Amino acid sequence: GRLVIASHNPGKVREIAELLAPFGAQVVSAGELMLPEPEETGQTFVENAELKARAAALATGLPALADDSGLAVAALGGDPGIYSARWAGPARDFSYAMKRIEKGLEGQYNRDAHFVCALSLAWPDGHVESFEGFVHGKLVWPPRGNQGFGYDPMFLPNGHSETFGEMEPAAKHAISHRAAAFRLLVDSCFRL
Ligand code: ITT
Repeated sequence: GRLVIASHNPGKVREIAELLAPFGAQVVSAGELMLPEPEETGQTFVENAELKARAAALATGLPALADDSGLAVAALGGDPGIYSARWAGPARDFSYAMKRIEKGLEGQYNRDAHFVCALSLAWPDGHVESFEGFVHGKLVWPPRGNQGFGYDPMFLPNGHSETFGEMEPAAKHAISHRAAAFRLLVDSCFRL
């Protein structure tokens, strides 16, 4: 059946479509449907993902999959976290957002960070299921690579020599926070 990808972020929509591809789902994005972007008033990734998924399912009468994600930097007390998109300003300039993080890390030895991804699947009747995935790594400077999106060029996953910005999509999907959350979602669907 048809599934709405409840995101206006083209990088996310592409990755979610790639993760869904093997399942042959017919997908349409919130952008294509010109759905409004709900205000992200939640205090957690899951709350924001659920609010976005519910709004899209309600507006379309179709099941909707939303993603709320972000980068948590240890030495910054977990910032930018749920504010990861907002740190890039209204122009969504991630080279600026990455500089802002690097500035915050001046004089710090601890360069640990992790990505979080909450995926929520909502149905038009209001039912919603959520799953969370993580990937741990270190922040590098200067940023490397132009694959992926957002903070990928400065994120070096632990145990790897390429940043997410340097990895091919398949390599990122093998270890990413989004793929981890997606696997939990798929597992739970097959248990239903
Ligand atoms: P939607 O709400 O429309 O989905 P958004 O960009 O506003 O789009 P978020 O509020 O969840 O979504 O912001 C998450 C930000 O965290 C996102 O803009 C990226 O910059 C960053 N981010 C999330 N996943 C990432 C990934 O895999 N690689 C790099 N950056 C990522």
